[in-house]
Amino acid sequence: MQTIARSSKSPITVSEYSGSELIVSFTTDPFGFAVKRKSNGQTLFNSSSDALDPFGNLVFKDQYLEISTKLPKDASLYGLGENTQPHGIKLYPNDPYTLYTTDISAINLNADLYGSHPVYMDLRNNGGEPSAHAVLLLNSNGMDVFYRGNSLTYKVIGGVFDFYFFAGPTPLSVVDQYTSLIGRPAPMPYWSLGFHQCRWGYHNLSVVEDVVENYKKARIPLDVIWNDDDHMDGHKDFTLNPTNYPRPKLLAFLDKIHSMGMKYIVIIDPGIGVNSSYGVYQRGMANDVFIKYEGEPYLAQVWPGAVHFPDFLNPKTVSWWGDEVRRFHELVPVDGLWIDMNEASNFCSGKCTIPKGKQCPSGTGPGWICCLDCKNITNTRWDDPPYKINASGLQVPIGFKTIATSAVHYNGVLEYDAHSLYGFSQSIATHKALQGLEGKRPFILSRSTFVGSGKYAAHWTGDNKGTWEDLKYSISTMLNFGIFGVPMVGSDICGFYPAPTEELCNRWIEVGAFYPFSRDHANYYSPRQELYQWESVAESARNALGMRYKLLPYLYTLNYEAHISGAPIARPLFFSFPSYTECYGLSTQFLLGSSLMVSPVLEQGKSNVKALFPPGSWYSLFDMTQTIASKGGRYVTLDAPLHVVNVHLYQNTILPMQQGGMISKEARMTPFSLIVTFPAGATEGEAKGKLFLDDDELPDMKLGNGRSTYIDFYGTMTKGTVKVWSEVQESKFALDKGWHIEKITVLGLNGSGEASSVEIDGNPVMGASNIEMNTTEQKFHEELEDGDGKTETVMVEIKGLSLSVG
Ligand code: MIG
Repeated sequence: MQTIARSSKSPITVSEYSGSELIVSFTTDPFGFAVKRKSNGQTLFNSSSDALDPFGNLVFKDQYLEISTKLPKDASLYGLGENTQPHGIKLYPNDPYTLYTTDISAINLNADLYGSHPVYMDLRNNGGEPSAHAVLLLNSNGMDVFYRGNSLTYKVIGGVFDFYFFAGPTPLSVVDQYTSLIGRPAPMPYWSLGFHQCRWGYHNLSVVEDVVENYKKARIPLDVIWNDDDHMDGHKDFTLNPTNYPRPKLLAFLDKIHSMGMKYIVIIDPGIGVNSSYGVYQRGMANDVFIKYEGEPYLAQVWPGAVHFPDFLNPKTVSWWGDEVRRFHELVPVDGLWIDMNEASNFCSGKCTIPKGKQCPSGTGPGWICCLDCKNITNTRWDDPPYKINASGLQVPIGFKTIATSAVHYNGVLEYDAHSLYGFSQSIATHKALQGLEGKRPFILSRSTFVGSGKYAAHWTGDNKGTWEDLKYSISTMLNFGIFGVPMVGSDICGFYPAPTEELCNRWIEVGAFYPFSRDHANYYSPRQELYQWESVAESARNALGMRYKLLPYLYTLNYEAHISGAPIARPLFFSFPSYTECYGLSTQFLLGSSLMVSPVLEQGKSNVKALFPPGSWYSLFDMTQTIASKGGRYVTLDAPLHVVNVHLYQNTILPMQQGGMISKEARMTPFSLIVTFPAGATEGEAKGKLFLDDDELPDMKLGNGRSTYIDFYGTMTKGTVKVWSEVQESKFALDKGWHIEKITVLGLNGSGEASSVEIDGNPVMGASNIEMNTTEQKFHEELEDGDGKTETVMVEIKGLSLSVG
């Protein structure tokens, strides 16, 4: 509670602690601390005031904490969200970074959006070895973070300085260390990697049935159909509208889609309608589960009209919630839950009462105008703190359109401190509830997130606009969430509102088909935008989603990697090419895993795309005869007519694929193929890949349960001899399923050498019937820089294999 004044004396080192990677030292007068990397002596963080003059105040008060660090020129920073970043993934000097969970739509740039993640990754490369580390300030209070390029200052309105430093030194090891602290990303059910269709305003069940039917007719893959709040009775959670969504008909529909392997998800909001004839409310009151204000449940307004907010920090609330989810699941066997509005969003502010003789209307339209009698609360230091963060990007009071910050949670915890934990705590409670149901792996989509949310929930980036800018921003937000340990993420495909153009929707599905979480969703007032609404979009969708469905085993394996090591599913290029500084700010392309690169068109009227290719050889996944190779990395302008999205596979990779299909349940039973890539034009090469398979209904995703298999694939190429083999752990599961590899495609063989012999698992493969040599030259987009003229490579396809993955 005291300010530490700057002293003119030079600091005295009082202590130094050394771990295996980092050294922490601090000085007392004035107080300051520094973190150094042992291996290269670099200072990662230094709060010492003399080092920072004139920014270096250190303040440690009850409601105001300030600390700064100096940063070197070569530091590239990422993270600090949730935030729509017009300048792309790399933090941009003097853009504001305010963290406070808020329901303002994602179209607001540089503002405190739905989640709070006070963590940044710092990637440095000053000519030597690149190294990355991360800094987490584990604090749930609202804060402004000022990044000036050469320094960074936190201004936090409560809590303590609970700092964590993750030494890396690679970007992947940073997220590994980070998620080992905050919780590993949740295992996702296989079907959740399929395509999802949603919208607000599916007025009745027939509309929903129609959508499913139309996807089928258009031959566009679809795994999951969603309902926004249209199925509810009076917008009340866990209810069904008896006229528009009569239960018997809904159950019949669910039986039908479930038997096909499709899934169904509905929305729930945290606000529980104040309504004495509503069971959920009655039981909530009886169990005393709500957040309190002056001893009474805090009154707010959301879609159902007047509501109370469950206090998910209260164990009693968690049990009550579990029971409500169970009851609902008996009513409607949903396959997952979508938790919206959990920042928490409130249509009113302050202290409210229900106006005498007036019923607040529920519903859309006038429903979101505050109808309660409310007074602003300004007489407490929680509602009106001395330092005002830049809330909503507008410096509104921190209680604006949310729960009053002097409201009280379980154990006397103030909303002031717990505000940004609301969606996180609801995710935990909902996860527990779903897991308790049938013992199946839960699927939860949460709008609000905090440090650790990825262990329980997926995330979509909220209300975006159907504009080219928002299409572009979706990539940066997605990549940030990978760093935040929430790798299952995507944006509303074609935009939430107001209406996308046909061309934009084409391009959006070409990006969205490669979001880890791939869902088309639209606003109540938007025109319909299912992918089949335009023939051209349907064609792009069949193409891009067709590829996604072939890649499902790869995506699922990436989900497994995320779960065991935090590795993001969608990654910035610098994760695989940390030495290649050209890609540090690249926000228009991304990787899936370590070596599959998506280079979409993000501009109107374009039929080509200028894409960055890091050093090495890249093979087009759609057109395997196309190779791009360079020694030092280069930009290449690729053809990209309306229905084409460029996806390239890097050298040294073995990519497992299947044949795709209209639904993941079918796609995952088709035969496998492998694509093996070697460096173009080389005479030698190695390749690696992996594959994780399991019963995705199991709550855990792991080996050792008798229902999973893990395979490492290896390949080598030396002067025309190609060898491919695998090491399998726990083969029984895959063998029982009858999975096998029926085709191996080898890319990048040296043209002059050809594949004179091929061995699979140590056995020579012979006979023209199963080896097909594509002797036509590979079409090189660019000459190899180190080329000696022999630039052609050969593609070999080995077919009719009976090689088992087991
Ligand atoms: O205030 O449930 O971000 O996806 O369609 C709007 C209706 C509430 C906001 C979500 C959006 C959803 C909408 N919800």
